[in-house]
Amino acid sequence: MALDLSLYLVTDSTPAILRGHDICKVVEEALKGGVTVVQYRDKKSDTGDLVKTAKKLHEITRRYNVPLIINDRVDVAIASGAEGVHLGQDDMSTTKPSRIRRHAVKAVEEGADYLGIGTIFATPTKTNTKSIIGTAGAKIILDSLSRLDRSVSTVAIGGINLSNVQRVLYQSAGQSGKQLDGVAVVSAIMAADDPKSAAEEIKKIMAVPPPFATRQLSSPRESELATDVPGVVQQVVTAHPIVHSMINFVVANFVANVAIAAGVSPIMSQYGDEAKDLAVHGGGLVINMGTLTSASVTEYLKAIKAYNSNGNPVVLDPVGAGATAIRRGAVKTLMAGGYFDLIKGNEREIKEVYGNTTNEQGTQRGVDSGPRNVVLLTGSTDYLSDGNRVIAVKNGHELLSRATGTGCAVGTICGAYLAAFRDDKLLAVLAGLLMYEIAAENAAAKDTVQGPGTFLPAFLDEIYSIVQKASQGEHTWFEGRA
Ligand code: 3NM
Ligand code: MG
Repeated sequence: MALDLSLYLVTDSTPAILRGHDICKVVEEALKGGVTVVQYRDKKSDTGDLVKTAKKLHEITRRYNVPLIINDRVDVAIASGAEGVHLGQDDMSTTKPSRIRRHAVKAVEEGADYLGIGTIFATPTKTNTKSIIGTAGAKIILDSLSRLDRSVSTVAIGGINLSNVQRVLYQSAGQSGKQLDGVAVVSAIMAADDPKSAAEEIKKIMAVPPPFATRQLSSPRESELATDVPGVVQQVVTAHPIVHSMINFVVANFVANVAIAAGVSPIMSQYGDEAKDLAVHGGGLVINMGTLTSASVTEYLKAIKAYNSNGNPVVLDPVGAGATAIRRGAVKTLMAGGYFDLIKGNEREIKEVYGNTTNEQGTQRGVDSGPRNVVLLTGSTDYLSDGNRVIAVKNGHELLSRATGTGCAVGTICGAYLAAFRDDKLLAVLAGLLMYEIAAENAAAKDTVQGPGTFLPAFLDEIYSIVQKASQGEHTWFEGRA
């Protein structure tokens, strides 16, 4: 029987999950809905009951031509005639590539047909997991498995459900192109009121890329990308996109003024439920956690969900990410809770974001992008990457670091550029950034500019001036500047 791992159902016999339903009925409904593997997982029942249930389940799975796998118990697998056994003894806690490969080689040599990758997201179904690795961890594991001599099939597990399965498949795909063969779920099907339609819906949505997936263009070389910038700026200012900023109150006024000068319509709303109505206009969302409160994360997650499900771009600006335990927790929750087209921050913030998601030190390679996020690391030189291309930008001016809000405004500008230019996320961010930093250089060069006080109004004027030129198709503002 060929192993189709695409929708792998793991059973659970605890009352919290089964809620009085009969396990065999639930599994049969799930099979009708299209699950491709069933694993009988029951850590509590005694051997007699295990064998009895396993035999019943096997009778059912055979009718649907789906393999039955028994968790942990070779004896029960043999007694019930099940097709396989899932051994967790070698569960290991690492996203370190060399260790992953060692363990994987061993498992495959010992006859494993597939490997489970988890725990992706924290889940009440299994609380004694060793580490929450996120989609970033899954990506590291897939990339290191892709370097093995033989191919190994994989399924991801942990907190996967209808609302995040597309993102899990999309974000975990490795640089190497290696993808998951499927996802394993417990509660999303076992605890569903209607397991058949739960399985059907998951299968259906898995087959299509998430709304925020973009087609990778022919991947122009980094050095050639800049030539497209003035055209992108023109396209954005002509489109006049909306950008919804859930931004900190210190900088909200300044950032709104930058947006208006840049030909963008700013909406400053902290109200997560409002995002449903705002997201339909095709604009971008910016999550800037500069003045986080106890209510913020819930509001952010609602808004992220609305924009993600419309395929509209979301920017994360994890202001002060590592500064407090609260902020570290917020970053973790946000990274697990949604997809970010762009993550923008300084070196410390970016380190915190990716340190959290990989759950282990030493696996980051400097300025690398996360799972399909574009990353913009700002500093005296800015680094920008989408995982395939890395660009260093040396534009801008020291005076930008002498006033508050100048960094936050970059997030908002990029949100607008990502919204109005969808072909290439890296190029969109590069264009917004260069427009902004060249305006800063122009402002700083003015005789009237003596310091931060005179710089800020001159900067707004220069943004406005570039936008006026760009809207008329004039590209000279850019020539020789980047
Ligand atoms: N194994 P749900 S997580 C059985 O990480 C299991 O190894 C995990 O349940 C691992 O789909 C998990 O309800 C439970 O989140 C997954
Ligand atoms: Mg396990």
